[in-house]
Amino acid sequence: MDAAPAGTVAGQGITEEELRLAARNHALPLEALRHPITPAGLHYLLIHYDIPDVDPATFRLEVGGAVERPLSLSLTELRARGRVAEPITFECAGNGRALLEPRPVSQPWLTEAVGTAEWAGAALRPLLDEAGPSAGAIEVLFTGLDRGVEGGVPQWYERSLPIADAELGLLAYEMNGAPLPPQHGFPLRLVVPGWYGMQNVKWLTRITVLEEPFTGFQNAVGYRLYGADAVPGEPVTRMQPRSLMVPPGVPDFMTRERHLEPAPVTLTGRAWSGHAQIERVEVSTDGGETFAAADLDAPLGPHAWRGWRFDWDAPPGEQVLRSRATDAAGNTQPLEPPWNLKGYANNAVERIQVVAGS
Ligand SMILES: Nc1nc2c(c(=O)[nH]1)N[C@H]1C(S)=C(S)[C@@H](COP(=O)(O)O)O[C@H]1N2
Ligand SMILES: [Mo]
Repeated sequence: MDAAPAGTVAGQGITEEELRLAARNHALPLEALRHPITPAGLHYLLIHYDIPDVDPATFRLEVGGAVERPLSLSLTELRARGRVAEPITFECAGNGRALLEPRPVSQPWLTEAVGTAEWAGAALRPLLDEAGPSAGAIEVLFTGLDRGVEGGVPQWYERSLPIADAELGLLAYEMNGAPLPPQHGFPLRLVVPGWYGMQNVKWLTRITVLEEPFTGFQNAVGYRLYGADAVPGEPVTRMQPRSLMVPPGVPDFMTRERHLEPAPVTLTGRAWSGHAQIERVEVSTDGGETFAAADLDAPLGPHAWRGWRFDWDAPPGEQVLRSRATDAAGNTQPLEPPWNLKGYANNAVERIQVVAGS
């Protein structure tokens, strides 16, 4: 094989730098897939720089740029604008990265950088309407209070979004009925249904309406699908479909291989897509040779994952279980990982190693 592209490694375990990132940014423990709404402390976490310490008493949200009437709002003023609450699932765009070969060197996620919280706050659309975007407005930029250096570029964490998508956003000040925890963006964050997590800017302090495409780091350099030639390609936007299973039985401490009885068991899990509702989940109990349809639970909401269940009579011995989601727009999960240089949007079908009996 040719040498691994710069920024990737082949056939090696993770580095100390990646371990440091992984220790800060935890995934969803897979058994927590049992909860339709992820308890706040079990929701996955991704923080590029440091968690800022924000004083809610002096905090303000500024809305400006190409608008007729710039706004400056305290948290109290924002809360007075009405509260909408919705269960919303989002997933880190780098989910699945550590399963690629060669492996992009970054936060080494396996499959479980996902969560569903009930996010509540002010709808963004009325606020934008009140500010009055100019006729030439095309994008909305969201800026956080956290600062760092990435790819050699000093920056505030900020991401821009086409105005039509921005209008679907929620300015959340609550997670699961309580104020946002510091690590999830206290006191205010953006949540955009359907998009990968990077768009959900935490510690949100400024909204800027733009008449030109934003060329800042997180849109132009980060969160792009690159080939091995290191040329930035398509932007990363909406979540590709994915299904995950609640691991059955009990784990081996080190390998996480699952141990269960050779007996009937109901496999359960959750599936989501940022493009359309989940229409089908199929389960394979023979390593992926054959798939059969699982039963779907009633939807939790238009922008939340969907539960599924599948009855299986576990035969004695070792098996590989897989689950595959398809959405109503016809998007389905690939069996093999789609590779790109930064390891985004790897929604390949999961593999769970189980052994029934001793
Ligand atoms: N200000 C700010 N917002 C941010 C980030 C960040 O580092 N800083 N990380 C983004 C990324 S990459 C993801 S996947 C989600 C994670 O949100 P969570 O930690 O609440 O799960 O937040 C996004 N919003
Ligand atoms: Mo992310």
